[in-house]
Amino acid sequence: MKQAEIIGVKTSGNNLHGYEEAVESFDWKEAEKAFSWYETGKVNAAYEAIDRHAETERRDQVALYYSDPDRKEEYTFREMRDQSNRFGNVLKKIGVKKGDRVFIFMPRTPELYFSFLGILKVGAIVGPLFEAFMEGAVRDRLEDSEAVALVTTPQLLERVPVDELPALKHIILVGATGELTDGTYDFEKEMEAASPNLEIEWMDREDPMIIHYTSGSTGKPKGVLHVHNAMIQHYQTGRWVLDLQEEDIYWCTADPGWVTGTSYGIFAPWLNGVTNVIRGGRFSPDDWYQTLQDNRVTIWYSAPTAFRMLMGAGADVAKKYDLSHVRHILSVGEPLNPEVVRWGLEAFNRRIHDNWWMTETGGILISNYPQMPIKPGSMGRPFPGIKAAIIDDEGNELPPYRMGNLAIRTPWPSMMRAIWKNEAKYNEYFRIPGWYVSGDSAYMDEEGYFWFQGRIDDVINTSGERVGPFEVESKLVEHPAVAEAGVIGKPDPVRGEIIKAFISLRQGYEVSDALKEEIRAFVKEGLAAHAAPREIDFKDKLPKTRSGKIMRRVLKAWELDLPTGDLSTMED
Ligand code: 6R9
Repeated sequence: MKQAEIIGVKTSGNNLHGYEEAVESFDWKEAEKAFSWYETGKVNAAYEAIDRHAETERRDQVALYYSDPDRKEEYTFREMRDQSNRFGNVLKKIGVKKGDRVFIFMPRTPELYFSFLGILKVGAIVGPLFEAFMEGAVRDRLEDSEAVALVTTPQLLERVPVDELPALKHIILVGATGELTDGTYDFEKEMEAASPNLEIEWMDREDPMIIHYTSGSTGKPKGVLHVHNAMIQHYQTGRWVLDLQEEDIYWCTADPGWVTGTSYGIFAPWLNGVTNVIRGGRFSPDDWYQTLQDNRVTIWYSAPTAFRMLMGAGADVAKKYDLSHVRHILSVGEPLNPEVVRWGLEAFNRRIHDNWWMTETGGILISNYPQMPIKPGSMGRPFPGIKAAIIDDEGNELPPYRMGNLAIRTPWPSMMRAIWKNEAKYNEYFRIPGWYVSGDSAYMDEEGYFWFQGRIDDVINTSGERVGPFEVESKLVEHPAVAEAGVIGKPDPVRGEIIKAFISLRQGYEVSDALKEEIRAFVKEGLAAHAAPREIDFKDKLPKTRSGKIMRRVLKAWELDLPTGDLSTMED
């Protein structure tokens, strides 16, 4: 085994809380005492994130710096409290109750954040949807969750098949124009009429808070359900891994449609009373550096694909901007290449701290702590209070350097509590008693650092976004020319993986570039742009098992020139 490269400990961190010492002393029971509900027994994550600060002298501190190419606004904790209270009252007026699912399908704007917090304040379950979703993706999620209300814009409403969603009774339109139909409300007007004082719905710690839909290798996207109790983990990992201090200015680049954009784009910063930067609009290296510079960002949480794109633009671009205030940089979502860590040292004179977790885990579980030597390419070590291990399929813990299932000892505060209406799926994660089996394979070195190897299932990770091959295949076969489709992730230097589809055509259709484009556009418009295959190969026949399952493993082997392995289950 080659000796891993080590990048030494940073000494300038504010949190003088060494890793080893924390592992010794950390106790979740003590960690819970950070919140008032430790005494009252009742909680509301939105209260702890916003109102709690609005009741102290920090009320006039900026909670949100928002900008996009057309808007530039800022809101203090007090203003965030008032705006989210107003939205809570809007929901109460239309009859939304505790436990109802209320979805948000919006671009990143301040209204998204007011709505998100207001939904939690009335005890409803918030369901954030990524704004790039197209009709099929939107329908699947609203249908499965039986959402009763949706906050959206007139443009995005065109992608919501309202007539096919009987449970969906209320649509609240941000930027509404013209006549409103029954059950449709004008966000701005309703907010203006609503009181900024709200009776918050006090919740039990185990009451549901948020549903994030995420992809598996089979079936439709599944609704991962988290409860208010998750905030303990958001707060503590925010404090110790993100190193959030009250005077920090923090920017998490993730969209709230993905779990990073809520756990670490909403909860962790505000629970820690930190000023949060939200940048709308599209990615460009100059825009991002400008955002870091203009907001004087001190802590920056992003993803490998973004770092690779910045790297592609060259260290010279970074050098044009004053980034000296950036104190701490973090990455999540896909493997962080050692090369990118080295580039970070050059471009920012900072280490990029990788960390690992999943939609299902709700919060960071493995990380490169600020006070920890970094081994580029490793995800780091378990958060204090978390036990991670590499286990075999029988649940035996494997020794260092043996590859196996990356598993976590159950439970932890932000662990998912259900897959919406799918107990069987939920139980699969916990099939080995005492463990949560992540679906990732990894190994551990003798110092307890974890090294990611891959997904055990076929889930694709493109630009840090999890895409289920089945979802893409299902959309592909809806196209009239497509008989069968098999979809894999193909390694890509910038995006981690790209989506590649193998397609067999129906009788009467001819292979052509125009057809390729048409099929790609079909997925883009029906599902989402990021789910559309960047490459398509036409095949006469796809490799299948005798039971008719497309063998993605064989497709992958073809693509990458690897041995195809055991073909005994393949049909003739
Ligand atoms: C937070 C988030 C989870 C999957 C996970 C794994 C991959 C996440 C990683 C990583 C290598 C890291 N992943 N962090 N792979 N190194 N540091 O991304 O959640 O969208 O559910 O994706 O992402 O495969 O299982 P989610």
